[in-house]
Amino acid sequence: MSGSLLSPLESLRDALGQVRMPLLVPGAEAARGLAGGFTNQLDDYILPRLRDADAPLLAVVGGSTGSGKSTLVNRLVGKPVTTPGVLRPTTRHPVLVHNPADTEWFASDHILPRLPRITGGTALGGTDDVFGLRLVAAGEIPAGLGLLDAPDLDSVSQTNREMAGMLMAAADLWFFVTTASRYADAVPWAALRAAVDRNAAVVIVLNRVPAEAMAEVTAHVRQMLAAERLANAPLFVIPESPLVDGMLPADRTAELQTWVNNLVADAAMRAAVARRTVDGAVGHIAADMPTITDAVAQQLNTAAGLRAAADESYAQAVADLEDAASDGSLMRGEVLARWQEFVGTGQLLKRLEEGVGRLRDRISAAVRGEPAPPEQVTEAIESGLASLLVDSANDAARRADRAWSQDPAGRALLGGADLARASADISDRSAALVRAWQDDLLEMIRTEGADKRQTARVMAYGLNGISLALMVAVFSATGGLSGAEIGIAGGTTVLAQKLLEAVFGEDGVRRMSKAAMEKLTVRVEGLMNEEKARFTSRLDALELDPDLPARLHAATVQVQQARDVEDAEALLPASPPGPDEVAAPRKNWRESMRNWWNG
Ligand SMILES: Nc1nc2c(ncn2[C@@H]2O[C@H](COP(=O)(O)OP(=O)(O)OP(=O)(O)O)[C@@H](O)[C@H]2O)c(=O)[nH]1
Ligand SMILES: [Mg+2]
Repeated sequence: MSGSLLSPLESLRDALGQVRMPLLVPGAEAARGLAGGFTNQLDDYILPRLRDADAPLLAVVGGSTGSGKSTLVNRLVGKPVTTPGVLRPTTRHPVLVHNPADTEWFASDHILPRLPRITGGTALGGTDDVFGLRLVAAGEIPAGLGLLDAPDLDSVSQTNREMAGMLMAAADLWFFVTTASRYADAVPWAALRAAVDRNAAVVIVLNRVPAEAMAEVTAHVRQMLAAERLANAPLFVIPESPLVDGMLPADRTAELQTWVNNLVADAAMRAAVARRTVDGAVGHIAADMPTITDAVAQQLNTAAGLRAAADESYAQAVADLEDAASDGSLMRGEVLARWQEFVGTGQLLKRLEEGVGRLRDRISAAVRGEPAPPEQVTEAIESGLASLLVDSANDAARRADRAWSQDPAGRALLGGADLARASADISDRSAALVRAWQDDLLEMIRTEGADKRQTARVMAYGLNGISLALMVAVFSATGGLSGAEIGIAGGTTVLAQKLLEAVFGEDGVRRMSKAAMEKLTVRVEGLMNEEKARFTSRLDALELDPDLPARLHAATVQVQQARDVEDAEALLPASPPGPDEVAAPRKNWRESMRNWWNG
């Protein structure tokens, strides 16, 4: 067996090991099962086999319960090594009989690493409920072959069925044992079909056939085998006979025994049988890899869709703020009233440049109410802005939650958590954000007004007055105001603008307004990102690897290419030789085997 398949298969194994598929997407569970099964098969059988082509063959004796598997194994070994029984199922854990020379191979975790070895005691007598593989070394069996007496495939016991599947996946060769009375049973045939699908080497043993039914039953079984693409599989028929001291008489299995002995004696043929089964298993895996790769890609698509829904919901929250700032809605109601009271006191107006005088007259005439310090306006803006942020965060949470709840994967990811409202402390955090932004503004004013002349003006208007004017300039617009409000708000905007221009000049004001809005936007984005993380952190925690589909695909392509090379190197046998060929003289054995396989 060439080593060229080994490295691509190791890459494929690594990539399969990364497959988790945590998102609830249709088909994910099936694909996950497939990936797990392939991983096990690579670990348990294919990779160890490729790493050591000369290792002993593992032949699994499987089939219907009570079909005489244990009795047959005892016959092939030549002495009782495993327990036949009347009660079904008798064989609860697999018994692996091998030559003492092969103990190291079978006892190590080269094969079936997931099955603990049961050592000590005896395979004979008593039932123990230990889950594991019983190893029996017997000098009677030739080196180079392990015969594994499997639990029945159609067992009432789930553990037995799982175990049987595991063993089948690890077998180089399997003896499918059925009886004249049981051969039509569906379950063992389903297992056999799985083996055929994997292109595994299969030998059929039709056991306990009464002499009078021999012709009819044999013909029928051959028909069934042909229908299962097993027309070429070797078929050994064992006539019914009484047992002698619990043992099947040797002459009943002479043909099968010769076949086994010839195979074991021929290292090249052993390797060919193993290679055929490995190739079948690898082909099966490669053919199904796109299902896994697609399912993994689907996980990434679903995660991206959920993330986009959260992104969109919270981008809208940031857009809400920008809208509110540009349509003037933050300058309405309470804020507008306070601002008018403030400018109406004359505190501000009397400091303004001459050119604004007419404007002042107009505003003074329109303004009613008590004089107000700038702090009151600032507070009104603060609470207006903070409650806008709370509302936006709540709206975004509702949108994201709805989008996620409509998707089964999103719903599962929410896991019953109610994220339809913003975080409990959103009000505090919004208020803190606004305060931090006001600090930004003060800092900006100090920096901008750092030269002496400007500092004097800033002092004259008061730092709070200037920063208030800056907020008003940022939030004033006429877009969303009613006719009556436009005149007033428009006027007040101009007033704030003029005040700022008197200190910082036109360019300075433009720059500062823009920078002030940018700073606010950045802070709001930060807040909304924190809120969004309640959703997206659930996706992050999945740690989906965006490169995995590409890695799986590349590994599959490499495996296919390596298989093509191997195919060209050697003609793979379609099936081991049948009993007629086995009866041929020893020197013709290999030739007959090749003819049979290649013909
Ligand atoms: N007369 C006769 N009895 C047989 C023959 N083969 C098996 N038996 C009996 O049939 C019963 C079942 O045989 P086992 O060898 O235990 O069958 P098994 O396939 O290992 O059964 P499980 O391990 O339960 O799946 C036992 O009582 C055997 O003694 C045979 O060729 N002739
Ligand atoms: Mg048994």
